[in-house]
Amino acid sequence: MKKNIKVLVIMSLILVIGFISTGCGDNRPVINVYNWGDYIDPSVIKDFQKEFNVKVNYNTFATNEDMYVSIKKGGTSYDVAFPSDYMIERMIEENMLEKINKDNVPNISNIEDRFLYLDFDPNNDYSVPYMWGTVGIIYNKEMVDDKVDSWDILWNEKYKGQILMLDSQRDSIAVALKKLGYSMNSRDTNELEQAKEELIKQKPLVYAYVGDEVKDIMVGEEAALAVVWSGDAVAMIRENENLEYVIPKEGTNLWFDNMIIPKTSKNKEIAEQFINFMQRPEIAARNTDYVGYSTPNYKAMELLPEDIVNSKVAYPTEEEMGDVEIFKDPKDFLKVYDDIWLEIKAQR
Ligand code: N2P
Repeated sequence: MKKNIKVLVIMSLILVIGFISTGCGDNRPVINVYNWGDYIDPSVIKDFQKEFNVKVNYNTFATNEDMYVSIKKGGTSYDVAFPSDYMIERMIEENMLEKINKDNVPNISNIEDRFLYLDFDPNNDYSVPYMWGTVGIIYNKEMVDDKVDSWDILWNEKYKGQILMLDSQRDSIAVALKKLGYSMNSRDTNELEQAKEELIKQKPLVYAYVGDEVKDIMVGEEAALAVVWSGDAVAMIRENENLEYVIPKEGTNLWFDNMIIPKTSKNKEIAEQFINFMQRPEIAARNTDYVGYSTPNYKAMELLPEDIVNSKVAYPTEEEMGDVEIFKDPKDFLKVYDDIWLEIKAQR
């Protein structure tokens, strides 16, 4: 009898432990979503989980390069990720992406045509637009008394220790290339060498190379000038009206972040449902309102407040954007870009 009780106790213990370790009997399917930091309204994830009875395991990254390495290594089997244009081009080339069944993503019809069929994914076989924007300079009008209309200002000794650069290799090298009047897709060793020298020369003036922290630093007026993505500028200007965003006259980068399904996905159907959900007008509008970035979804635009829709920072006309370039995958030049970045980061 005593022995029986012992067996019973042990068996129930095993059951309880099993229950706890599988998440309290949670046997919902799981999808692993990999997005940029500060790039979604968290309530959207909750709503998706509830409506589709799935669990979203949500992770974030800070740069396309970080995202690429994690997906390539394959530690986590991601189901949805949000790379930019040039990285999508590379992932398609390296056969890392699943084809998306558009019948399962009918909300792609809410996307404005100018965000579809772009060179990096000509038929949108592999990606569905999420957000877009430009790169520019945000500055504090109380702290900067020079005219801000050129990348040059980021090399002005007067602002030593008050300049923030993006901790992103493509973006920072692009700034230096544009300052020099070159293409940000340069494949010319001599031009790239000059860009590297510019960034090395600038380094003593730079307070820090930053990611999402840029918002707290600029809103808190701890720096005067920063290179930023337009959506972050929108979010910062909302918090501090001394801040202004400018697209320099030498031209800038126009970028697109799209949703993709990596080959590692074990739940392609739910991944497609998630992508489709993200482009429901009311969901896209909620994300846009929350993060400050620009939506390609014209039906979401109809739901957004006037101040967002009319924002020149978020929705510049072609003329206001000026001379823009879209990043291309550097292909055989990737190592040159990587090496430049390593050398700049190593400088003191
Ligand atoms: C959001 C990052 C936006 C990504 N924190 C720009 N491509």
